[in-house]
Amino acid sequence: MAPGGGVETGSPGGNVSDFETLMFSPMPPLVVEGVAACSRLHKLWEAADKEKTLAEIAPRIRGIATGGGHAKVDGDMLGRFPNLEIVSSFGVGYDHIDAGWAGKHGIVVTNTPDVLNDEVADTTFGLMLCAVRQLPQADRYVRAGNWPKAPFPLTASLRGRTLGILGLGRIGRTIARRAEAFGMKVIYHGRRPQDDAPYLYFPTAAGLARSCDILVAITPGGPETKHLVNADVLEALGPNGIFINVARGSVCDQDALIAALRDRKILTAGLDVYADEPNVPKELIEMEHVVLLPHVGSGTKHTRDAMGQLVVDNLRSFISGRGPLTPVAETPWPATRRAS
Ligand code: NAP
Ligand code: 8YV
Repeated sequence: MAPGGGVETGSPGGNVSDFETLMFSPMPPLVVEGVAACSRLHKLWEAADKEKTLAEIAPRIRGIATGGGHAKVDGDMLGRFPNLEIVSSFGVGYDHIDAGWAGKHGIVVTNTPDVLNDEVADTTFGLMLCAVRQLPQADRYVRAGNWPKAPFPLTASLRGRTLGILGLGRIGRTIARRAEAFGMKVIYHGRRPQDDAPYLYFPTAAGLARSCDILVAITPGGPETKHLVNADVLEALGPNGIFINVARGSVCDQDALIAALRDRKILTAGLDVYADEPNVPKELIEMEHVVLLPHVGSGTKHTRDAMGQLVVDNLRSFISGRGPLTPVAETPWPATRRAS
């Protein structure tokens, strides 16, 4: 136990400094060990009385390592740590953290960009192929012993299809390159056209949906992109259209999506993310023609290790005075120090 009853750890043989870091819930072992090796780590989940422990250690906490469960890290939470300097988050998306609040209070937030681009793009293509070619359904068909009775019905195809990418960022561009290799035409929407992108730009999500066959959402989550894919966009995608969501559940109006699938306003969907994870609505589960994944876009050992290492490296670099490696846009480095 740490002085005052908190749960204290620290790598026995490591360089445990006087920089104190908090972890709310268990993170991958590589992260726990790495953070404990470069700082004095408090594992909140091991505390008998979490509130009491938090109150005791809060003034000493200078770093937070978080992510994995998307528990909200809002201004109220961050405000409990008067000497907080850095939040190192696991995952490229950080919509669960109020980075704007952090920036205004001189706290740097880091995420794990780029190391997962290929993995998420691979998953997107797997999901897209599954949804278009109905591969999980075909697998179920064989297992149910239906093949000897009749051939599996013909499906839609990727041939001659246009891929609409909603969010042509690091992952969006990686998806686009794979689509080119598949012989697909690529078009995109974002808040602005990108001069160096060799794809046609559409100024609205509905315009993009109207001009593509398969719409892939891969924007950040959060209030700015909330329900970017709504009933109008799904209507524009049309009855042969396929929607793939690998962004965040909040990017799509889930009720509108369920209605569009039910009423066959679109052909099908492949989803990796949902409005209230890990809860998936019964309506979606009961729909035979949709493909549902449990948020596994980056879910391989290789890529999760790379993400975890970046969480540790950001903290280690910051603690040693070299600054964060991958600060998010809202908390550029060097940060504006605390005004109050
Ligand atoms: P990124 O490089 O920042 O790209 C995000 C793209 O979204 C940018 O091209 C941006 O273009 C566009 N965008 C941002 N706000 C927008 C808005 N309001 N309307 C339309 N477009 C908007 O991020 P990334 O590294 O590619 O990651 C993207 C997201 O993927 C993450 O934030 C996360 O939510 C999700 N993700 C999911 C998984 C998974 O497991 N399913 C894994 C990794 C990431 P403009 O700036 O031009 O608008
Ligand atoms: C992670 C993700 O699985 O990076 C992201 O934004 O959605 C996934 O790669 C998730 O963040 C970890 O909880």
